[in-house]
Formats: sequence, C-alpha cells, structure tokens
Amino acid sequence: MKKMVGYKSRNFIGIVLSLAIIGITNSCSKAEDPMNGDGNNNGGNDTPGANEVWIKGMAFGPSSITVSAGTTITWTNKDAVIHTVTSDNGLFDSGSLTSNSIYSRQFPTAGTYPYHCTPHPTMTATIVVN
Ligand SMILES: [Cu+2]
Repeated sequence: MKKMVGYKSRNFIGIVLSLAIIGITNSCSKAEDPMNGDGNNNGGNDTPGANEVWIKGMAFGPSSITVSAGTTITWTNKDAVIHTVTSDNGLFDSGSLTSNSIYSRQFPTAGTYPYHCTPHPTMTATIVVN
C-alpha cells in the first residue's frame, strides 16, 4: 500500500514538473521579442526604422540610406561579433561595437559618406546627405 502511494506521488511530481517546464518555456518565448532590443513586440521579424542601420549577418542594412542634413543616424550591431562603423575618409569611427552596441552620429553637411567595418573590409555602405 505504501508502494502505491509512493508511485502515485512520484507521478504527481512528474506532472507538476512537466507543467512547470511548459510554463517556463512559454514565458521564455514571450520574453524573446521584447528582448531583441527594437522596442516593439511584433515577433522579432523587424527591419531597421527610419535613420537606422542594422549591422546584421555581416552586412550594413540598408547599405545605402539617404537623409536630409542634420539627421542623426543610429547603427546597432545585431551580430554576435564585433563590428565598426568607420568612415572611408577618416571623418568618423565608432570604435569596436560589441553585440547590441549602438553608435549614433549626426550628419550636418550635405555629401556622400562611404564607410566600412574595420575588422571586415568587405562590409561597406554609404550615407547620402542632401
Ligand atoms: Cu564587421
């Protein structure tokens, strides 16, 4: 009789643990999107906002962005590796941007501003200021 009770309570503990694990899994998947750093909750399938460049998948996106003079551009490193936002002409340099780091720069003067990533020279992009 004692064995039966022990068996039943082990089963009960098993069910409780299963429910707890399901609960933890659910809360994690709900927490994922707010944690992706984009400030909204639309499933994580986001694109950069206006005046925003994402460094993602070893590329700047968008690779070319056109803004009016005085605009501030914000770059976010969405990759796990370090990137930089470095002017081809020595006009600006973010320095090392670790994962999820942000770099912002205002562009007060019209012109074309090509830039690249120092550790990955094939990563290139341009800011066009009108
Ligand atoms: Cu890079």
